[in-house]
Amino acid sequence: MDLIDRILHGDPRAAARLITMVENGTAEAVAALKAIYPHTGRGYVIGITGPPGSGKSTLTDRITAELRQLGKTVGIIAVDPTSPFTGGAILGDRIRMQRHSLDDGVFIRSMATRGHLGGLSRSTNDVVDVLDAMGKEYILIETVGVGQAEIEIVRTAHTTIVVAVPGLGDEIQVIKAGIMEIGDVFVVNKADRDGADRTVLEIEMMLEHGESDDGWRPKIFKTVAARGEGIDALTQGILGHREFLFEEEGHRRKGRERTRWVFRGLLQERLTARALERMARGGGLDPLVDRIAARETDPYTAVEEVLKKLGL
Ligand SMILES: Nc1nc2c(ncn2[C@@H]2O[C@H](COP(=O)(O)OP(=O)(O)OP(=O)(O)O)[C@@H](O)[C@H]2O)c(=O)[nH]1
Ligand SMILES: [Mg+2]
Repeated sequence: MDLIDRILHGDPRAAARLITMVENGTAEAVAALKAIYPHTGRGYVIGITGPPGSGKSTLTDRITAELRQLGKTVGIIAVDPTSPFTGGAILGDRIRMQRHSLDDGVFIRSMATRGHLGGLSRSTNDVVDVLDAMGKEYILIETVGVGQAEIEIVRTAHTTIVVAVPGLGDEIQVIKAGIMEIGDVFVVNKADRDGADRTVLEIEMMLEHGESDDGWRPKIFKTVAARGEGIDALTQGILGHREFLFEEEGHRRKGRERTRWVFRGLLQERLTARALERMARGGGLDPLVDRIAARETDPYTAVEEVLKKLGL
């Protein structure tokens, strides 16, 4: 069987191989992604984001166990921040999710944020497609909600879970800044610590001000992921949001939003690459930069000229 067939039959080794090709940005990867695309669109994508160390991996592990109990297959993408906050997160994730490593119904992949040709968010999206094509019914993506790319990734999920922990007022501020408004489901994890109820209240207060455009009222759950407490309620909350989406045609809408986002990103990337390629043949970017710097032309005119040469 060739690689595509093996992936479509759910072979984890074939999937892992394609993912590595995707990460390396090979032409072969693009051909394979084209071939699997007709077999995608069935998986339900769940994004999990929140500050470093808030318990995202532990929650992912617990939610996975819950979904497995319900007989569902699960794909997990842990986007490793390789950030100054958490060194060795990949190792940590592997250990935390190890109990699923012998389970055929679970496929786990870590991705480093550095060294992605064409951007992290697009390669993560490609990996979602691979897991989808291999038949994983639920696809969980864990990212630290710090960078724009990470936020973009979870934004495109069907259900977005935002994780907070008690007792860090500043942390709430950080969350508020970028990722508060994208949560469909909120989790106050580490509820074994003081102040969990206050954090729930704070989130409730923040949610009062905003309202989602699709009529969904975000839900808040308290969990102690390390001990598996509150996970069944949380999982039911996620499935509740899924049902809501299906009832309200939101599932299709979210799918289209993601498609639009993927298309625009790819177009942007390819157009820029084409333009730079064309310019490389004519001496590269430097002569143009020199002219702009010398105020012989301006950036707007320069870009317009390049676009004209490309026939756009
Ligand atoms: N007290 C307590 N600790 C927890 C809870 N859930 C997770 N932890 C611990 O918190 C630490 C971080 O958990 P992770 O699941 O790795 O958190 P994360 O958000 O994935 O971390 P990064 O991916 O590094 O950002 C681990 O030591 C967990 O055991 C909880 O409910 N209560
Ligand atoms: Mg983690």
